[in-house]
Amino acid sequence: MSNILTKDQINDYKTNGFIYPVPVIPSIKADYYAKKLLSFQNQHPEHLSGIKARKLHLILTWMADLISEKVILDAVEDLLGPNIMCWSSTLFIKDAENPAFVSWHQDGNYWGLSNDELTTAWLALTPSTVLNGCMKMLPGSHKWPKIDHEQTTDRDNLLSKGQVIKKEITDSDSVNLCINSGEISLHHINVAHSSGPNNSKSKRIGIAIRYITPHVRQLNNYKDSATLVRGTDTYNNFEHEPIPKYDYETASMSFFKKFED
Ligand SMILES: O=C(O)CCC(=O)C(=O)O
Repeated sequence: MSNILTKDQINDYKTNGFIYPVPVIPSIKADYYAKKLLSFQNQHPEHLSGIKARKLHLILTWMADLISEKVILDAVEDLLGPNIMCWSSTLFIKDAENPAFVSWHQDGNYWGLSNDELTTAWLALTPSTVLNGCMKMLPGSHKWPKIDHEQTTDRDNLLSKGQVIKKEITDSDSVNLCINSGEISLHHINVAHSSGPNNSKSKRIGIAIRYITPHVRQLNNYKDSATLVRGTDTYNNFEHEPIPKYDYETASMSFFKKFED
């Protein structure tokens, strides 16, 4: 029996590769997290993009709380089963009236993971709309055979390597994932998705929390790490990450620094 997703939602996820919206926290709590994030942004602007914005749950207690929000994990459990690790918590912030965008890509193409037991819970800390550049997804594209991507160099592309899928994509075939603050969308590791610029007068803030099962392995040649957030891990494919007891705890900081270079 599922926790919170309906049978139809689980079937939609299997058929389309995504579902939305799933309310997970009250909007007042989303505002609390947004304020924490913006005050962190003022102090540490260097941590707002790229590799330095991928695992803040290692050093900030409120981010560690956020990745373990009960209802998010209930929804993820409905898709991945009872044993869940958080692999990353990537910030996707688009400033007001800003050209930053995300090119069409499939996450699974370049993450080096052994299978598709990963789902992304994209949590909106502000409403995510067509005007401010919400995510767009192509239904059923998670079932496509493997498609090459190429690297591009547009400075406004929020993806680290500017990855673009090498396939003609008709934008009008895609679905706009408009969600409110406190809601998530859930997407499959191989679904094709993108997002446009923020043409609104306020920030669009989202956190893409990637959850895996302990069964997944990193095939690239390094020992990857993840935080066990529910259940047990009998595989030890990932080094277990420390959970910070207070912000910038020394043990967590030294673990975090491994990801800064
Ligand atoms: O936030 C966005 O606009 C894109 C996020 C994304 O590509 C992802 O979560 O995989």
